[in-house]
Formats: sequence, structure tokens, C-alpha cells
Amino acid sequence: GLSRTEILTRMHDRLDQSRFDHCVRVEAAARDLAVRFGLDVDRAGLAGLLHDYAKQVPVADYLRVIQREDYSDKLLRYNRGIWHGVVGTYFIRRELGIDDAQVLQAIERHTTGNPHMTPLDMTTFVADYIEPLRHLPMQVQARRLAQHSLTAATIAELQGTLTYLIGRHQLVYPLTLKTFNALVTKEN
Ligand code: DGI
Ligand code: FE
Ligand code: FE
Ligand code: FE
Repeated sequence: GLSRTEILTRMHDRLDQSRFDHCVRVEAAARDLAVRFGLDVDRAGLAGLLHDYAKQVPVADYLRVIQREDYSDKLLRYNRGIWHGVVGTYFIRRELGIDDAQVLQAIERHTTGNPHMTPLDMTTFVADYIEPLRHLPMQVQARRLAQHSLTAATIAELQGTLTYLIGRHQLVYPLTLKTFNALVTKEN
């Protein structure tokens, strides 16, 4: 596979500087979480590093891939906010040759979560939300919760995201709500 340096070069071609820097911070945050919770540190780091690789793929490219590949037409109701996770792995596979199923799944789930998300999936999801430049109140709380519980931090993030979307009358991707329901069911 590609070395980390080669991956960074490819990421620089796809992302502006601030998004690139965010990805490097998420890599470090994901590695920290993996150490804390006894998970595969290199997998967590790779998923964290690559999680937003497809954030700036042109809309036309997304539309083409959603229509030609085996994706649901329902995805057309959403935008790059949703596509860069759910469909983003298509570009990561093709352009970088990444084929680790656990890494790809964590990236696929990093925006919406998934009712069956694994601890590795949660490291990507939570690292994205608590990297050092995140300062919203719920992000600060999730960072604190992540000292002890990946699930608690994940639920806090879902609360923050759902509240934000609903407050702005933005479409909620059903999987995000299903993830919230699944995790609070286990919690209570
Ligand atoms: O890519 P990042 O900005 O680093 O973080 P992210 O992948 O968690 O994406 C956050 C954005 O995605 C934020 O603007 C809210 C949006 N988002 C998250 N869940 C949903 C969603 N947007 C819609 N429409 N529906 C969702 O369920
Ligand atoms: Fe993202
Ligand atoms: Fe996120
Ligand atoms: Fe991100």
C-alpha cells in the first residue's frame, strides 16, 4: 500500500489546507482514543487521517458515482455533507487503493454513525468531533466524556448533530436518528 507520506501528498491534491490540517488532527485524536480504549491504533489513525478525503470531490463526480454505482437514489436528496462519508469511500478505494474493510467502514460511518457501529467506527466519529480545534459546548462535553466512554461521547455527538440539524430545519439522514435510537437503547 501507499506510505503515509504518499497518502499525505494525495490528500494535499484533494483538500484545501484547512481541511487537510483537520484530517491530520483527527488522525492524532483517533490514535489517542485507540490507545485509551485498547483498539488497533494504526487502523484508527488511518481512518482518522482519510475520513474527509472526499469532502471536496466535485458535486458532478458524486452525482455520476451515485447514479452509476450501486447507491440508493435517496442519496440524491442530500449533499456533500452526507456523501463524503457514505460515498467517499468509493474515491478512497479507487484513488488510493485502500482495501481494509474496517478502515473503509469507519470512514463510511464517520458522519452518520450506524446502529451497529464498532468501537473503531466510534473512534473516527468521535475524533472528528473532539479534535483540538472543536470548541462548541457539546464538543467540549464529548471530549470530556471520551476520557471514559466512547459510547457516551458518540451519543453526545449525535445529540449535538441532531439538535443542530433540527434547529436549522435541515434534513436529518434517517441513519443518524437510527444510530441515536440504537445507542440510547443500549444505554438505558
Ligand atoms: O466533515 P466534517 O465537517 O469534519 O464533519 P462531519 O463529517 O461529521 O460532518 C458534519 C456535517 O454533516 C455537519 O454540517 C452536519 C452534517 N450532518 C451530520 N449528520 C447529518 C448531517 N447532515 C444532514 N443533512 N443529515 C444528517 O443526518
Ligand atoms: Fe466528515
Ligand atoms: Fe462527525
Ligand atoms: Fe472531519
